[in-house]
Formats: sequence, C-alpha cells, structure tokens
Amino acid sequence: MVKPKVLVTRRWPAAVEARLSESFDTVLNTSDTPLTPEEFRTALQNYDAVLPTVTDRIGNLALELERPQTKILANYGVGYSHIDMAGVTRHGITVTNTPDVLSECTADLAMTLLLMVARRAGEGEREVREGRWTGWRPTHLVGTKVSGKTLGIIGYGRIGQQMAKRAHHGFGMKILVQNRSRVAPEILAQCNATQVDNIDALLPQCDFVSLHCPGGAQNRHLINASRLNLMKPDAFLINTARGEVIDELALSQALWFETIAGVGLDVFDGEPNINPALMNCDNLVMLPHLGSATRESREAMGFRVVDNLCDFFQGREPRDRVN
Ligand code: 8YV
Repeated sequence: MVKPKVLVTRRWPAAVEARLSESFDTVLNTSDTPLTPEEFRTALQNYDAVLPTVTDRIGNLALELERPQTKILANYGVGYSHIDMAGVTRHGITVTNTPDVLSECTADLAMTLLLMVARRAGEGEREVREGRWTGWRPTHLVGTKVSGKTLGIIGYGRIGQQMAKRAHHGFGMKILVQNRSRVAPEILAQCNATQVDNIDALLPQCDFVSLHCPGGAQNRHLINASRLNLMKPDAFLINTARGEVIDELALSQALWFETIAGVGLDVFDGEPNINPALMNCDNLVMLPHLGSATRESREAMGFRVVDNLCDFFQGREPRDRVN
C-alpha cells in the first residue's frame, strides 16, 4: 500500500518523528522555521496530510485553493484558532487536535505564573541577575499571599479544571468559574467550585483570574479595558490561553496606572512579537509560550497526532476530530 504523504511543519521530538516515519511517507521541515503562507498553500496542494502548529497561520489559504490534496490537518496542539475552520471544512478537510495530554503541564505553568506574579519572583530574579540586590530587608519585594485567596477561572475545560485542582487542593483557594455552558455539578464539586453567570459578575470577586478559554474571533479582547476595570486593584491576571483574548494595550495601561496588581502572560497577540507597551511594566511576568513545553507533553502530543492520522487513513473516525 502506498503510504500517505505527510508534511510536518516544525521539528518534533525525535521519538515521534520516528514513529510517524514508520507509517507515513514523512517530510520534515528541516529548517524548523515557520512555513510562509505561500509554502503552506503549496503544501496543501501536495500532501495528503499537513501537521501544523500554532505558528502556521492558516487563514483563508484553503479557501483560495481549487482542490487541495490535503485531507486532514492534524494539529500539534490543543488550540486551533490559527486555522480557518470554516474554510477548511468547506473543502472537506478534517481537523484534529491534541487534548488531554498537555492539560496538566499547561496548568502547572499557569500556576507557576500565578505564584511568580504574586510573589514578585520575576522582579526578584531580574534584580539578582543585574547585581542590584542590596540584601534582605523587611520591606523588600513584598508580595501577596496566595493560599486561601479567590481564583476566577474563565473557561472550565480540561486545562481550567487542572488549574482548579492545583489551586484548590494545593493552595486552599476558593474557585469561581465562568464557562460558556453549564458545568456539571459533580465536576464543580471536585474543587468545591461555584459557577458564576457571566464574566462581569466574576471579575470583581477575584484575587486572581486565570484564562483557559479558546482564542479566535469569538474571544478576541474578551478581557478589554472595561473588564480590566472590574478587577480589584490588588488582583492578578494570568493568561496561558491565547494572546488575542486580552486587549494588550488596555492591559499595559491597567498595569501602568496600577488598576490591577500584576499579570503573568505565556501567550501574546501576534507572538513572538511583543507589544512594546508591555515591555517596561515591572509587575508583569512574560514567558515564551511554554505551556505544553515538557518532554512528556510534547511527546504525548506527537503520539496523539500519529494516532489521529492512523485512524483517519485506516478508515476509522479520528478520536480528536474538531470539525
Ligand atoms: C502548543 C498550545 O504547544 O496546544 C496548544 O494549544 O498552546 C501549546 O501549548 C502549541 O500550540 C503547539 O502548536
């Protein structure tokens, strides 16, 4: 049997690339830089499957094609707001993602950011490295206690629930939840969480707010100037979801005028470019999209893609179809 022709748009963990090559005629983008839109368009005409990542902005490309060769986009990652779903679905292209296998590590990173901003760890690290530390003193880099505080979680899917577990069972935090659909009582009960009707009602009650909703047009600037204004001045905001969920200009103003206490970001609108307005805010910790960046998660994500491809090309329903 002829093996399906598969393009991997970025380098993956070696074990996964090896597994892929066993079942597929695999081509790796050895330059390991993102494909240009033109290269991506060509890929859709020449490969049975393309395996994109968040760095492949698959806007209206598919729409412009007559008859793409590609039958499946097996995304390496859980979020797929970089893919024009309506466009590719119209061409009958299947899209899959990699849920579950990165939830714990992404929640770990959200918790890392929460602790870092509350305890001013970013500021402290910069101070030590830059030789500015003059020694212990009672008033030095005094932060905010985390234990027992109220955490608002926006988007109570797999990652949001993992975040709640860490915060509630590890730090005794009270959990408030906002989610587009009703969360089952038994799920809420796991962390003694309360679902709040809408974001505007949730924000004023929280000491910390962590975003775990999808990106894309529907949630663009979900956190805007007026919502930032609803947060307590001593509250913190964490984003490991997608950059576009926050209006970054409004955020920089909130930080600058200290209408909120601090922010931890792992994702950015237009990343890897960082809005210059954010660069000089001290009470901000920024990480380079590390949510799923553990050996374990990155391998598991890859194997999940391989499983989806095997199902698809062997005539079974892929487990992680999203369209
Ligand atoms: C991925 C992520 O590593 O899975 C996601 O949606 O945000 C990341 O943790 C990245 O998107 C790879 O495509």
